[in-house]
Amino acid sequence: MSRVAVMGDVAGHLTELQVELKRLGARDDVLPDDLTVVQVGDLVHRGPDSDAVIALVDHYLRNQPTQWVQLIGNHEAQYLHAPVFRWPQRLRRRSAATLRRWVHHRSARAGVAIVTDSEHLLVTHAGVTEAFWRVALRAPETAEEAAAALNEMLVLHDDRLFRPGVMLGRHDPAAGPLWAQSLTELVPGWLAGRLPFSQVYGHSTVNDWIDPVGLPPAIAHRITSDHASKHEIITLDGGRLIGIDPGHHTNPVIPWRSLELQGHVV
Ligand SMILES: [Mn+2]
Repeated sequence: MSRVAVMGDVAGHLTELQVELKRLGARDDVLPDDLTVVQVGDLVHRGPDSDAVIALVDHYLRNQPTQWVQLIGNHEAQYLHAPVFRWPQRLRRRSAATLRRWVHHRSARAGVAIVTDSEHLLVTHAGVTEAFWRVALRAPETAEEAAAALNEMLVLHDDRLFRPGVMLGRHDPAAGPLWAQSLTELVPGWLAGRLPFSQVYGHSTVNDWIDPVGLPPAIAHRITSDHASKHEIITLDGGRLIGIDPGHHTNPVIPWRSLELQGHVV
């Protein structure tokens, strides 16, 4: 057992990343021995320092490779295949090459499982929808099996992994784990089914932390929201859906924190 910090979307905010790593115990760009960081992807875009964020994460992946797990988000995917959406910011070629090297060397992943005393959790960028789990993954019963299947898809450049959804204009109950929107695609499918394991994801939250909105009753009855951490926990039959995207835009959304668990990554 050790500390696992699951960190939400960084969105190009180098200072926020550095402040959070320091809070978790990092000193002089060295992680403490008892800490593993799992970052859920979307390191880049929106904020001012995307290239520097890539460089800092590359430092950790090179120097403490067993203590940093980097997942791919839809913004990183823009540099892994032909871009699928228009974005005003663009990484330097060197940073884009670094992203491709991470995938090629399998130091970036599509999913990872975390085991704690009380549950097994699957961590992905956007969450695995019930329809994607059932049809594309063939209904694995464990978080470990699901993570292995997703990582196989990343290595094989399987298009299903990158399947878009409502954020690119077309609602899809089987939107992939880089694109599923929590309010409309991820949570509704699991409300109607049974979670085989719990999940942690960034990318979106059902809460709008800046401009709060009313939630559908079925979600409102099951959600616990932590505004100080920008975490939300939706408790369902079979497990929990835990959203941790702080929702940074051009400016960071403060305060926010990583989700800290006692356990280990597998
Ligand atoms: Mn995203």
